[in-house]
Amino acid sequence: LVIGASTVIAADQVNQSYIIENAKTGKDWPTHGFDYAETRFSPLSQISADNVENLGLAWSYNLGSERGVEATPLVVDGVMYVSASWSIVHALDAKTGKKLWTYDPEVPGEAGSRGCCDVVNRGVAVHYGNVYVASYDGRLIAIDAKTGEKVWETNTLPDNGMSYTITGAPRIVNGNVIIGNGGAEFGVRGYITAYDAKTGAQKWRWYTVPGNPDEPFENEAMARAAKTWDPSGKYWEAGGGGTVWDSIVFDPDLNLLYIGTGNGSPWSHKKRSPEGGDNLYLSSIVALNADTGEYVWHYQATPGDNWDYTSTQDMILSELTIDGERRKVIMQAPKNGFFFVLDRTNGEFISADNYVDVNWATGYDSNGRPIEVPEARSMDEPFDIVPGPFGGHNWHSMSFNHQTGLAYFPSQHIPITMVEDPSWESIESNEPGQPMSGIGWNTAFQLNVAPPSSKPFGRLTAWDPVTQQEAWRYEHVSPWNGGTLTTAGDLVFQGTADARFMAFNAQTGDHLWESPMGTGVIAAPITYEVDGTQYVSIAAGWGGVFGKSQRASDLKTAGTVYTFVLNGDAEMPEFTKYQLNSLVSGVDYNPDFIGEGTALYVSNCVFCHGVPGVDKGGNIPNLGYSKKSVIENLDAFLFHGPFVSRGMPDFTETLNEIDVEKIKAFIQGTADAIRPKS
Ligand code: PQQ
Repeated sequence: LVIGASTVIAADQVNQSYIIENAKTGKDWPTHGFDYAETRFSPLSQISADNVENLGLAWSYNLGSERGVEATPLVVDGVMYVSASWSIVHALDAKTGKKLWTYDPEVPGEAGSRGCCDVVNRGVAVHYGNVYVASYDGRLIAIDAKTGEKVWETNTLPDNGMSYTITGAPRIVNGNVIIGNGGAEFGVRGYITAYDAKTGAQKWRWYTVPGNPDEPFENEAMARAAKTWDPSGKYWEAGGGGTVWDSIVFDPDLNLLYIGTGNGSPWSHKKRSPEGGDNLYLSSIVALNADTGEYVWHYQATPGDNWDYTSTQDMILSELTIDGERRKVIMQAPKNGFFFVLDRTNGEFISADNYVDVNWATGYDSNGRPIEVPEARSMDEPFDIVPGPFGGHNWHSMSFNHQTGLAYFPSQHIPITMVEDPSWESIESNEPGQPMSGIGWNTAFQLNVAPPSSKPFGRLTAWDPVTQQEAWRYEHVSPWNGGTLTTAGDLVFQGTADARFMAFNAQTGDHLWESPMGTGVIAAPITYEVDGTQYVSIAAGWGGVFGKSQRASDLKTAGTVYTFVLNGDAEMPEFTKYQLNSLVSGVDYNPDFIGEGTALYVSNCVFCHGVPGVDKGGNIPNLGYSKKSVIENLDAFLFHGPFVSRGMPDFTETLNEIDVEKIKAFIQGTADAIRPKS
C-alpha cells in the first residue's frame, strides 16, 4: 500500500498496515491517539515554530451541542469524523468543514443521569469502511462511513438496570472493536469487550475485578485477584469498580492490548475491603493478549485505591534509552500525581516521580510500590487530599514528541477534603449528606465537610520521562484545560479552560500563538493534510465532570470544530456570552430547614449545579442565580420535570414535597448569606 498525495485512501481501506504507514507521513489522523502508540505526535511540519504566528481560521463547524465536547476528531482521506455530546457523530469535508452526514444514536435523555461526568464522547474509530461510536447508554454502533447509515448495533451492557455508561473512544485491534465503559461511582463491575468489527459479534470479555467468590471465577486472573479483596466487604454487591472508561492502547509487534483501569467502588477502601488488600486490578495498567483477551501482566499504580485514583489516563508507547539500555516502554500520568515508566514487554516498573505536589505518598520504592502517608489512608479526620479525586491529570490527552523527548499534558489541582462516612453501610445507603447518593453515587466518603486549604491550579506540563523531571511548564488561569498535540514543526498545541487555543515551542515552552475560542476547551487538537496543505483542528465545547458546574470563561458558544491553516482568513463564528443573573432573592423559606436542606442538596444537586451563588455555573446552571420563579416552583423541575429529556434525573421516587422545601431553604438561605451587604 502506497501512501502519497496521489493515493486515495477511503475509509474502507483503513486497516492495520494503513495506520502503521500513516504514522510515517501524518497525512491522516486515523485513530484516537494518531498512531497505535497513541503518541499524538504528527510528523507534519509545514506549520512550525517559525511560522505558527500566521495561523488563521480555515473553517468552523457548529456541532449544535450545549454539553461537553471531548472528542479527538479522526481524519481519513479528506473526511473528518467527530463526535459531540450525546454521542452524536458528524462527518465533514476536512478541507471546507461542509457537513457530509450526521448520525444521532438517540441516547434517551434519562440515560444522562446514569453517568458521573457529563454526557460526553471522546471520539470514534474508523475501519473497513465503518465509523464506530460507543453511545452513552452503552451501545456500540457501526455506521457506514460514506452514507452515515447504521450497519450494526450491539448492546455492550450485561445488565441495563445498572449505571453503566460509555464515554470512551473505541479502538480497532486485529479486526475487533475494543470498548470498555464507565460507572464505578455507582457500583458496577468494570470490564472490557472485543467485538468483530464486521459483524458486531462478541469475541471476548475480560472483567477487571472479581465477582462474587461463591461463584466460579471467569479465569485464573480473577481467582488471583480475589485473594487481594476481603469478602466481608461484599465488594461484589457494590461492583468493585475498575471501569475501563478511557485508555486502551495496542502494540501490534507484541500483540498486547494495554488497558487502564479505574477506581474502586465504593471509593473507601475500608468499606470495600475492610481487612485491607490491594484490590486487583483497580487503578492498574493491565496487558492482555490482543486476540483472546487473556491476562498477561499488570502493574497497579495505586494499591487499595482510596481516593478515586483512576489509572484510566491515556498511555503512550515509545522506546527510551534508560541507563544506557534501549527499553520498550509504556508511559502514563494517572490521577494519583506520579508519572510512570514501565517496561511494556513484561510490566516491570522502571520509574515513577511526582509531576505535581502530592500528599498521599512520598514516592515509590524500587519494586514500584508507593510509600504511603498514613493519614491519607485513614481519613478518620477530613483530609485535604492532593491530588484530589479530579486527579493531577485527568482524561485530557497527553502527547509525546520523540524529537524533544518530552511528554506534554495538562496537570492540575482541584481542592477537595475527604473523610470516611460513618453512616455508609452498603450500596443501598442513601443518607442525606452522602455526596450524590440520591442520584446513585456510592463513595462512602463525605466531601468538603471541612474546607480545603490547598490551592487550585492548571498548567501545561512538559515532562522528561527519562530523567523524570519537568522540562518546562506554562501556568494557565484555571484547572481543566484541554489535551495536547505535538508536531515535527517543534510545536505543542492546547486549548484552555478560559477559551483560548494556544501554540507553544515544544523545546522551550515559549508561547508562540493563540486564537480565541467560543467556549472553554477540554478536547485535544489534531493535525492532518489535504491536497498538500496542513491543517490544525480542535473540537471545542466546555464540560466534563468539572465543567458541568464550574467555568473559567464568560463564553458559552455551542460546541464547534475550529480548523486552522497558515494565512487562513475565515471569520470566527459569533460567540455567545454567558450571562449570570443576579443572586436569587425573595423566595419564602423556613430557616429551620437550611441544615437538612444542605444535606439533601449535597446528596442530589451539588455535583451538577455547584454551590449556589458560590460557583458560577458550568454547562449546567448554578441554582443560586436562578430566577425567583424557578426556585419557587422547584417541584415542577424535580418531579417529571422538563429537563429529564436533557439528562436531569427525575426525583419523583427519591424526594418528597418537604424535601423540596428544605432544598429551597438551602438555596435561598445560601444566596441571602453571601449577598454583599449594601
Ligand atoms: N469522566 C470525566 C470527564 O469526562 O470529564 C472525568 C471523569 C470521568 C473522572 O474523573 C472519573 O473518575 C470518571 N470515572 C468513571 C468511572 O469511574 O467509571 C467514568 C468516567 C467517564 O466515563 O467519563 C469518569
